[in-house]
Amino acid sequence: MKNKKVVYATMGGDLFHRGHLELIKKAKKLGDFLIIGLHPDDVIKRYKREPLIPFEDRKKIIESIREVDKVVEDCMDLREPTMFDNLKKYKVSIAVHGDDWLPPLYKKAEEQKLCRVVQVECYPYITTTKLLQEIRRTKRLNYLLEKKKKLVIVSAGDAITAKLIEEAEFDGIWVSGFEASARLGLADNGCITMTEMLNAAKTIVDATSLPVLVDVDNGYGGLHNFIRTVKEFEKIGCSGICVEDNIFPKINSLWGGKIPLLSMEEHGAKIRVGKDAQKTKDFVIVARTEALIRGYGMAEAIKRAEHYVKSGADMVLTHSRESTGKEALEIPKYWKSKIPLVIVPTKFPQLTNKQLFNAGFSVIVLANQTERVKIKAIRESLKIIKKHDSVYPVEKELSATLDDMRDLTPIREVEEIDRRYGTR
Ligand code: SPV
Ligand code: MG
Repeated sequence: MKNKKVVYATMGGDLFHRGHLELIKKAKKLGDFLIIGLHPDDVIKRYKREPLIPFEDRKKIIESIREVDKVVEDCMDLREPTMFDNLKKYKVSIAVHGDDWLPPLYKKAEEQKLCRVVQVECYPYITTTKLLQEIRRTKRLNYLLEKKKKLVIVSAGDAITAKLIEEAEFDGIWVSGFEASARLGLADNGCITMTEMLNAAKTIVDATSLPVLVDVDNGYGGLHNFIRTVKEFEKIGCSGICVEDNIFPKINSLWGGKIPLLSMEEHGAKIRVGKDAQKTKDFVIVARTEALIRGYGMAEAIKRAEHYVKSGADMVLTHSRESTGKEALEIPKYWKSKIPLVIVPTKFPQLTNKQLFNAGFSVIVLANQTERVKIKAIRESLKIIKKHDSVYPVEKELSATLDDMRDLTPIREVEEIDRRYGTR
């Protein structure tokens, strides 16, 4: 290393890809001894997520690259050895980073005159995060359920909410008929069209890599309508749909008394025709019965659910609104099938997810909480603005920052494309 111009680059190197390789090649050209500061597992976990490939394996892969002379542990400034320790120890002349952004640590290193910082052009459009997103996109609801056994799915009606749900590491997204109708100024009584639900679902599918389960009410009509429903929702990349045994026009399950339901046989036929219409084996059809909701009792609810399983349903939702939660907790006791049970605990929020899972449910759908917290927050913020005749208190205490909002859009990609194509 003596008399050599030492170049230093840091990376996680998890899921090694061409972007890493190009950075290494460009870095080596800037000097004659290249050190890679590789982030250990605990460090990656703190700034990103659990690494897929353990440190020792990542180190072996990177050490085998011709241009790399040495791989050392680099813990940024989270613990020792810090990046600064390494820059000093190895008498680094140049620290290299991609030109997509520059971490503050690099700026500090330059300010402290530890070395020069050079940014090299990134290999376009590839990062570990993007690769992972692509991989996760292919992971379907049933795949995830098989792997994790218990899923919590949360409602989103817009890209921001969907991204927040992904950020908070929930398992999937529910596109709610009630929410989507309310957003369009409609009651949840079957006035929303399939196309409107399809558009709502498209936004969510595009915004996240989580599986998306869509509430398609009663499938928008008879068997032929349902065939079209299955085809359309599958085509746009939804992981599944949930279809209920309501007749048309429906009313929302959380209100109203005993009303007639579609016959068990007709709803069963809908499930059968739907399963036959889907193109991929992974598309999930959740059969939902409103028998408990409409006062037909547990025996009828279970009879219907079992019939829907025989008809090919991948999961069953026996909806309940009894507010102590006792009725819901009874459902799995009568359940003999291996087909997973889904529950929507809107009316019994006092039950924890753990209680519901322990009772025997596999999938919990939190169907409208994200929308309801928004309503309350907006209403309270407006009151404050009115009272103070100024947005300042809301801006200071209640608002997300502008940066936060901007970061929930694909602004990095937009800037990258602008830079690459000289648009700005
Ligand atoms: C929805 O979210 O539209 C549902 C669930 O169907 S519930 O409103 O609880 O019936
Ligand atoms: Mg609904």
